[in-house]
Amino acid sequence: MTFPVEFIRQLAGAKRVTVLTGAGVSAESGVPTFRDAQTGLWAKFKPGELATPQAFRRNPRLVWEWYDWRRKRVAGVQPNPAHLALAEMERLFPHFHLITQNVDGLHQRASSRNVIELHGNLTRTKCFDEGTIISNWPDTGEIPPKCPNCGGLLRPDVVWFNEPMPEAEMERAIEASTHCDIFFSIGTSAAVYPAASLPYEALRSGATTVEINPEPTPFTEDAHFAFAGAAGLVLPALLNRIRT
Ligand code: BV8
Repeated sequence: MTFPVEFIRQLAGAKRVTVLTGAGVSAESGVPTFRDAQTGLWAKFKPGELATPQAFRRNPRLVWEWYDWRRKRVAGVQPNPAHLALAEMERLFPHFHLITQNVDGLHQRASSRNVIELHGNLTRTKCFDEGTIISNWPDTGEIPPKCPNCGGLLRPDVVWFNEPMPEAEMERAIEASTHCDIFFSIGTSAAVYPAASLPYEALRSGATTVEINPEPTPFTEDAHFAFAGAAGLVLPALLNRIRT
């Protein structure tokens, strides 16, 4: 794979690099992308119909089981070359921020240290009523399990549609997107807000913007550089190029 000389020159001279990832980065680990996560029992639902507080209130068992299925799926896979390349990139640049929409925790398992999780993490569980993280609960066989403190329902610690974004993470993400030399948008359909506004914030702040995605997205036309390919192929090739 070849990269434009101008892109390599800018990357080699960059001090501050910010990356936004979406479900496409985990695709090569065998984790279905968000919009492909509807298989089997859940094939008849759209993610927006399951990943909402309303869906959980309406059918807590169905939503809990969908996340339990995804949790088990994620536990059984490994980070792929895209995750590993991003963990290496963190060590190459003086100021590197990794912002992810993904809830699978694979960036951390690939040893990325400074990960901003915009949409939470499905390996963490919290009380629907209190919002507190619950690590252990008695196995009463109830689905969803009940909060040991207040008896409320337990739920995954993710941000559902129509739920507010985590303030601290959002602030860090905006700061990292508006104060960087190069901004990468990798493996995201750039369709979910406010995460999808970050590439445009970076562009407006004067960063060089780069997209890596086998398919075009609403951001492709605006990116300074767009590489139509799988993250697990493009990122390792890019690292090989800048290492030499
Ligand atoms: C909020 C956690 C307000 C749960 C998720 C402005 C305009 C329009 C709409 C809105 C707006 N502001 C708010 C909204 C509403 C809504 C929204 O954006 N709706 C969309 C659908 C129109 N946003 C919200 O509700 C947000 N909250 O704004 O709060 C508020 C304020 C106060 C009080 C109350 C409310 C919350 C959004 C968070 C939703 N939670 N996830 C879970 O995961 O179960 S979002 C979900 O979508 C995942 O996090 C996922 O990551 C994310 C985005 O999807 P992608 O990651 O991009 O994945 P996708 O499958 O779409 O695409 C994969 C891409 O990878 C594709 O492009 C594909 O080509 C590519 N790919 C495939 N293989 C590869 C690859 N790329 C590289 N390599 C490969 N090998």
